[in-house]
Amino acid sequence: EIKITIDGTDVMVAPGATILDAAKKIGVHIPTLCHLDLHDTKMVNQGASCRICVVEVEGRRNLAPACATPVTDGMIVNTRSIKVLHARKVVLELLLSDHPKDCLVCEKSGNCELQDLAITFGIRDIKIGKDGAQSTYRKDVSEAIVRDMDKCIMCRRCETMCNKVQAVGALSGVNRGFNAVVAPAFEVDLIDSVCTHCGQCVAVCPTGALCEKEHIWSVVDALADKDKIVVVQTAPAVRAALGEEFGMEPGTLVTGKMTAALRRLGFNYVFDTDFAADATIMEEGAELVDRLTRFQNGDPTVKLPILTSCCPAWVNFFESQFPDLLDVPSTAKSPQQMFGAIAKSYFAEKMNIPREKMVVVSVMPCLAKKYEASRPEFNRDVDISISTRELAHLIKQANIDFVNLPDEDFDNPLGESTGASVIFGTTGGVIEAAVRTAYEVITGETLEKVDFEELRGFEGIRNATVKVGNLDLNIGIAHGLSNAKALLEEIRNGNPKNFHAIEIMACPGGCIGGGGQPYHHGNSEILKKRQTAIYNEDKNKVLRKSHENPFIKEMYKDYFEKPMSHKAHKLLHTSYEA
Ligand code: HC1
Ligand code: SF4
Repeated sequence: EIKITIDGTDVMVAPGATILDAAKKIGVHIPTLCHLDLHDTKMVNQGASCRICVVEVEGRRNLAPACATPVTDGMIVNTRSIKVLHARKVVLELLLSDHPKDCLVCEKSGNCELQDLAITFGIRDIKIGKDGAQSTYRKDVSEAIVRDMDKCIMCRRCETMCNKVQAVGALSGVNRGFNAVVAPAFEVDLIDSVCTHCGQCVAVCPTGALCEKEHIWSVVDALADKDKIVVVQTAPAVRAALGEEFGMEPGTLVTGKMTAALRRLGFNYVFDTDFAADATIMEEGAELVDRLTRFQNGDPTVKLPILTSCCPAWVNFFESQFPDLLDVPSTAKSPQQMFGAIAKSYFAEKMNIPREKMVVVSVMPCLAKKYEASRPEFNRDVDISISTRELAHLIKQANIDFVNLPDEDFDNPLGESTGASVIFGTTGGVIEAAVRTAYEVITGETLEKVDFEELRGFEGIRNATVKVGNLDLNIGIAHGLSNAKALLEEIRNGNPKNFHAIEIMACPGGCIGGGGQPYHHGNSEILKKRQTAIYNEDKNKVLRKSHENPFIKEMYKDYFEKPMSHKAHKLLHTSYEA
């Protein structure tokens, strides 16, 4: 170990550690902008480009960036000398000199790391380049993301995220000097690039350069329209994070308060995406059982492993990067889209609501869901998709005292769900839910122990073998698209590990870490707390297997007949396109 002194305090660190690492160890906060280290993922952005983290090192003439300077034995560091503070202020003034001054109306306002620093440093005047022209760039607006490069500070976090963690390669630095931007190849718009709309670049962008495409006011308009019946569905991961927007501890479950808030906002029916997640298990589970049976009967055309298909960024990814494997994923629609289809067929018919009168709003932890809802094959079954953050805005606008709301229940029938559907919100959950049902279908026995600890965790790629009767079911799990890519390449090369089923979620952590969730500002502990909350919700549910959901049973009895029926195929399944 190496000893260094920071602001008069000695600290021992391992060789290779940076000054920033050492400072963290003793609770000395050094401000950073470009630096981001999302532990347990491949997200380490060490650009050392913003220079906000400079510190004074005794014996050196120049200030050193703390994020990129390795410690040496006996080093004496000052993180708050006058020289340091002046340098940081100049860095900020330079950044702000080429930055729009529209903080009041910027979507990231309140969540912007540049704004936070300007506040901390008491910047009251931007002296440099005061009247000079600011470089401008066209806005790029997709279904999911707004790219405003005028607000880019070239920290390159998005580039690291998109290339290293997501292996998508949609964003990289182009041009030089004032014209430098981070953009897709040939500076095409995101929608024309290989972007999957996962939104992870938005999740790590420190400023308003990358934001989500908002739809709050479309929801307000729909709620105000007396001719419309407005139905809302909430994704599993939203309840484990929404509370953060109201100052509650990360990992606080707010299912009941969220439901109460949605009712007060004026939605006619407060339903749950989880209901549709149970339906997804019915369909995907049946597909898995069907493929396994055919496999055991020696059918040479059967495709194994089956891949989950509920994550829309993952669907976009395999459609563009694995066009030769389009017949491998499950054809089950995602729960969001199953919900839309069920609401506008089964439920609408049951309640006698004409399709054109119904507006389906989804609240999702995800930006790719906005894109998914717009895919033409889904026929706008989901009219509007908003994020967890947007729901928080709606609740605040409506002056609802969220923290003190009572717990309320979802409406029925599309609000009833099981623990199996709740765990969809975390990596490993979809496949665990599928196993709970497949086990009982295949063996005809009751599954006593529903917790499959071997499928849980935070490792980027995991695998486990689960005994289902006399079958050893080999399961793979990946979260983060670079991990997904590695698994998919194995499948392309002949599936050497003999996987039968693979779950893939595009975002690190699964939906709990989605691009539409409250900003975690690089704190991966927050993701873990949300994951724990999801498993707790599952544990506290009376019913924990999708096929036990009484309203799912009723729906199949009255409407779909059975999973993979003709009607189910028509409404609950989809196909993929390269
Ligand atoms: Fe997800 Fe899903 S779990 S994709 O992560 O299958 O977004 O939460 O809603 O559709 O149910 C997201 C979450 C979500 C779908 C479900
Ligand atoms: Fe890359 Fe995802 Fe951002 Fe698209 S949304 S640019 S895929 S990180």
